[in-house]
This record gives sequence, C-alpha cells and structure tokens, in this order.
Amino acid sequence: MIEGPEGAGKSTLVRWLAGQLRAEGHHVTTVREPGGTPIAEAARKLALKSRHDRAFGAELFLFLAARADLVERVIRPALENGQVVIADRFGLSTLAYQVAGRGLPRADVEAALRVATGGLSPDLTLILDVPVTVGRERQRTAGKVKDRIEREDDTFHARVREAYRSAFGPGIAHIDASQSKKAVQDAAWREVAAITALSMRGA
Ligand code: Z5A
Repeated sequence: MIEGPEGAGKSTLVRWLAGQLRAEGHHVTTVREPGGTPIAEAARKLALKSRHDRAFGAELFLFLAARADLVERVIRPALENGQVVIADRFGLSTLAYQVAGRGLPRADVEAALRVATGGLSPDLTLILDVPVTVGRERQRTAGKVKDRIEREDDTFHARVREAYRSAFGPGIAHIDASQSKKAVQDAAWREVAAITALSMRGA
C-alpha cells in the first residue's frame, strides 16, 4: 500500500511501481481509495464531492463502505489469482484522517476497519512524507480541484501528517517524499525488493 498526505506523490509512485513489477513479469492490479467499484465510486462522490454537510461518523462509514466493496470485489479476487495488488491509500488513511484529523475514537474505528477489510492487511505499506505546504503546492501546480478534505485547514493536515509519521509496525516503511521522484522510486524499490524475496502477494 502507498500512503501519505495529499500531494505526497502516491499516485505517481503507484504507476511507477506497477510498471516496474510488470516488467519483471508480475501480474499487477492497482487500486485507488476510495473507489474502484460502482459502490465505492458512489461512496467517493458522497465523501469527497457532496455539498451536504455530514456527521464525521457518516464520513467514516462512506470510506469504509467503499473499502469493504473494493476488498471483496477486487482486492481479494486479485490476490487469490496470484496478483500483486498496489493500493493508493488503505486503512492507514482512515486512521490518519478520521481518527487524527476528525478526532473519532481510535479503538472504535479500528474495530470498524476490521469489518471493512475482513482482517486483510498489507504485506508492505510505504508512507510518503512531505510537509503540508509542499504537498499543497504540488497539487496546486498540478491544477487539482480541492475536495472536501483537502479544503480543511493546515492544522487538520498537520495532525494527519503526524499520524503518518508516528505509524510503526511490521511492514511499514517511511520514505522522505520531498526528495526527487527518482530518489523516492529508488527508496521504494529497495523496500519492495526486500519483501519480494519473502512474498509479493498482497503488497
Ligand atoms: N480519505 C480519507 O479521509 N479517509 C480514507 O479512509 C481514505 C481517504 C481512503 C482522497 O483524495 C481523499 O480521501 C484524501 C484523503 C481522504 N483527501 N485528502 N487530503 P485523492 O485520492 O483525490 O487524492 P490525494 O491522495 O489526497 O492527493 P493526490 O493529489 O492524488 O496526491 P498524491 O497521489 O500523493 O500525489 P500525485 O498525484 O502522485 O502527485 C501530485 C503532483 O506532484 C503531480 O504533479 C506529480 O507529478 C508531482 N510529484 C509527485 N512526486 C513528486 C516528487 N517527488 N517531486 C516533485 N513533484 C512530485
């Protein structure tokens, strides 16, 4: 999984990693959260584009509804087919945005997350770290229209960044994404190569 704050370079890295792995003969499925199935795309629209105000709990369950459908209809079948799955965001996004950002209770969100994923967890999570201002400037330069969450203020995004920076555990690696794309790709490839030696399924 590729994680990190807005504008960190996740989508760019997912495309590059998929190309590299395919060139090595792997079958690769890429997904972007929230989205990837009709239900998940509908939930994405509601979560990110709808003008209607919503409770933070409602926002949480829109992201989780999207994830549950994506896991069952796309990710699990791909893994069962022996494919490598690379996701642009997954469960850590929910902990960073809905727990650290919105202030929802962590234990409750973790329990709901387990329902959404059926307990599926990534072999490798690469967290791309950039200062909030750098990520925002990259999005601005790329001409991205801000979604509901991107319109939150800098203190919200600082909490999100800190949540990512303090995430540790098996299979989690941090990459300084304020470096050049090439340096980020090299760092990511070192992590992927290390895990490939064990098992590429579910990365
Ligand atoms: N969200 C949530 O709250 N809870 C959840 O559970 C989930 C999501 C799953 C999804 O937004 C929103 O949903 C997100 C969190 C929330 N909102 N926020 N914030 P999204 O999918 O539309 O977008 P994003 O992931 O936030 O942002 P992004 O702009 O797509 O960022 P990115 O994928 O990390 O960056 P990028 O598109 O690869 O690169 C952005 C630009 O920077 C582009 O022009 C690149 O060429 C450039 N770039 C990339 N790498 C570099 C380097 N290394 N140097 C210089 N320039 C670079």
